[in-house]
Amino acid sequence: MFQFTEEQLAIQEITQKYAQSSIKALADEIDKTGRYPKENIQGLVDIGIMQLSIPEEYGGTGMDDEISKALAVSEVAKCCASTAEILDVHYLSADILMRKGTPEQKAQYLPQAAEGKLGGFALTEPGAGSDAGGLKTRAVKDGDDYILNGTKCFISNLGPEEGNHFVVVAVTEPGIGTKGTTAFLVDRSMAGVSCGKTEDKMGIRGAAVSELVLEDVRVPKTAVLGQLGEGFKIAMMGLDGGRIGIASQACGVAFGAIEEAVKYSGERVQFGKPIHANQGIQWYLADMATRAEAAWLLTLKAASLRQQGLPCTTAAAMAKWYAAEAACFCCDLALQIHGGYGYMKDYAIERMYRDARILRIYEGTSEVQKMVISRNVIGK
Ligand code: COS
Repeated sequence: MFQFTEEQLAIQEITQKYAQSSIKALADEIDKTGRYPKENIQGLVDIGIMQLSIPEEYGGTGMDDEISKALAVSEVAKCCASTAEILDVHYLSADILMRKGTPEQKAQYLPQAAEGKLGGFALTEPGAGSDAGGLKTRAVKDGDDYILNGTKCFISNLGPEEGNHFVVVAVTEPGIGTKGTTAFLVDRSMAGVSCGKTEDKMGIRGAAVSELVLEDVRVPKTAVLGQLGEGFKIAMMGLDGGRIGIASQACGVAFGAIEEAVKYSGERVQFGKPIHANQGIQWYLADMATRAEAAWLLTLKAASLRQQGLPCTTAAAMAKWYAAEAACFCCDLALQIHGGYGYMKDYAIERMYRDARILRIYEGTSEVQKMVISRNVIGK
């Protein structure tokens, strides 16, 4: 059993209080309008959560702790999966910067991230989704600079209003596969950087996802993150943390769906008694609670391994896969418990069901997680 520290419990409590009192009330409106929830992001800055992992010297809270991040993301996700997604990707981007950034890169971008200016992670391209090594975006050396050209797609934390800086993975040496890729730190304000199509999505409608268009973007060689040729490995290392974040988000969604199901099934009377007096509903709730708990334990295990600097790729993939499936399972049964009302937009579960569906796809599909897990099981 995990014993949380006093600091971790305090992070959970402060996030829970803010999410339940403020974020939850906006979730429906944000879903309907698809707008950027800027007051939620500012509120998370005000309570020190947006900048949780960033060192104090850069204006952050100074708690670079994977378990605290998991607690914060899951508490937000119980109330609003869109806001949790923004928070998670912001953590992913800051994590790469903290691990791989030069002192100058950190001094420039971490204070901005700590203020809530959103960071993003640009790996995916139209032809490079699950096969993330198949990138086409090029970075060509030109004197002391690189010139970047290409289009990244499905980029979170990029929208008409939001998105400040991005970790962009591009090909610096074609023809040698993943070893020919390099990560760059790209500023939204650089000439040639633009936000292309913003997607009209089924769920998490408050978390913008857009194309990042790079047209002859000149970046100095000081914009390289880590070493030349290390881009794919940096992306995978970042995704180890990102997947723990999505697992945390999924656990929050699952716990939130259970809360809605418990509330509704206690209030809804049919055949002269609340519907949760029926064994059928009780067994649904037992299935949901057990899967959510198993997902949470896998997530905490992965977070704990990463925190200790131990290999966590397989544990992160297991947590992400299992938690995403558990969240969809819980939302589906919670909607079923609501009956016809669950299909209507008057009830939060209708939004939660749509929000949950992306969890099995982004930051590596469930099938990609199984590739990662099975390679480890087989010992490849
Ligand atoms: N940490 C550090 N390095 C890693 C790593 C990790 N978690 N995973 C792989 N690497 C390294 C490997 O060790 C290998 O390096 P060497 O050649 O020096 O041994 C290199 O990266 C290439 O790895 P691999 O051969 O496993 O790459 P594949 O092309 O087979 O791809 C998968 C592996 C499918 C796992 C990867 O492409 C993937 O995760 N795809 C999904 C991408 C994704 O999640 N996209 C969502 C983006 S955010 S919405």
